Amino acid sequence: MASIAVCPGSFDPVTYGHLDIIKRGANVFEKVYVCVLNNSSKKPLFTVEERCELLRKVTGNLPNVYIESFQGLLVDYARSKNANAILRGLRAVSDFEYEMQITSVNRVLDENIETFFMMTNNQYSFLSSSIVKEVAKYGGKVSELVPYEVEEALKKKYEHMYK
Ligand code: COD
Repeated sequence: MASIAVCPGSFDPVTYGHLDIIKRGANVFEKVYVCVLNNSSKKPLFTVEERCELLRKVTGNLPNVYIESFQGLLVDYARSKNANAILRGLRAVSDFEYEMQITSVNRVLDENIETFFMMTNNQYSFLSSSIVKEVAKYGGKVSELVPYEVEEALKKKYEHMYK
């Protein structure tokens, strides 16, 4: 059976925590489709195109990783890619309830698609896109949290605030 995984998220923007999960997933699955989707409870800073562009830049060295976006249900996207796996990352206990909820919904929507979790690398267990945006917004250093391209994109977004 082909092992094709979808790694879904908001990626607003991609962090070293996301990247770690994507890289480790690419070592396990034949193909990993990283998909930028809409999370209706979040108001994004970057457009979908900007988020995809940043993801493409930072995963360019991973030949079995593909970056796309989708408007709609994750399971519909996964089916369109013949994917039988959804790959998610888990940080702390606080992630668990939310992840359990979306995993259960996705299983009701399509019982043939399994969700797999990878524990965060300890180094990134505190890291989220929200934290990164908060630090960058007030001119803090984010170079240990996100790749260079993302750091530069954040500077551009917030430069009007530093002047
Ligand atoms: N270490 C490890 N993993 C991490 C880290 C870190 N430091 N930071 C983030 N992650 C993981 C997250 O746990 C998650 O698995 C993934 O990276 C992406 O995270 P986010 O925050 O960018 O993405 P989310 O959680 O906002 O994504 C939610 C979706 C967009 C996937 C969800 O809303 C969705 O599926 N939307 C489409 C509509 C749909 O199908 N709805 C039904 C199911 S809810």
